[in-house]
Amino acid sequence: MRKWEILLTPYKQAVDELKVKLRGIREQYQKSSKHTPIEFVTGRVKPISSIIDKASRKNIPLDRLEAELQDLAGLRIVTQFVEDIETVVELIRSRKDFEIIEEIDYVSEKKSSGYRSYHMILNYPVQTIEGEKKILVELQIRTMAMNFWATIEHSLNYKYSGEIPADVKMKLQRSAEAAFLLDEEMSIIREEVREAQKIITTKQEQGRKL
Ligand code: 0O2
Repeated sequence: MRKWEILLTPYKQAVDELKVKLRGIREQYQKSSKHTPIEFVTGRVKPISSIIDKASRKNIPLDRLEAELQDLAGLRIVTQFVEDIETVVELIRSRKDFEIIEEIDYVSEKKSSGYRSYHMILNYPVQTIEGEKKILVELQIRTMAMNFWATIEHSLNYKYSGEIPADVKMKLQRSAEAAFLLDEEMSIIREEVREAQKIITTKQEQGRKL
């Protein structure tokens, strides 16, 4: 147990630091009264039981874990609109505090399960008592509709231990399509929604000044 804790401590630090940084972007947008492309940010270090499961599923020896499991540290940015994903990706690409080593676009090219999300693998430097350590971090960027679908599908995968029955799979495919259509519809009324959000923000600011 202690060995796991030692191994995962820098990963926890990377997740904590990146949560602060990414939430900082959201805060800056909010203060500037521009539409924020970030609705919320979450992060986690993969639980030990999931690490062991994934390693055995993929035949990864435990001494190759850090090099081969890219999502020991995971961050998720959830957006309102599909267009916000590109804005966030550009923001991430422009940063100097980490290196991007891979990008996988499951938004334009959904997975066979119906999963949609934009993944970026970062090489993030963490300062440890033994010096700098570069940590692989998986950043998932997705809309609220994509997140809703992925969360439900993830629970069902867990329930059926990865063997989702065919009829449930079909329902999931249909709901993935519905989530996609919801994103498309929201894009069409995006300007209307953004106007409404601006009015609400201005009202809240006026309220605070009173
Ligand atoms: P958890 O429990 O979220 O940590 P693969 O070889 O394709 O099976 P790989 O190489 O890890 O998997 O890369 P991939 O496909 O980019 O998946 C990384 C993570 O993306 C997954 O981590 C999930 O979080 C998410 N993801 C990918 N595909 C799906 C999907 O079909 N449904 C859902 N709900 N999430 C998905 P883990 O370790 O699988 O799971």
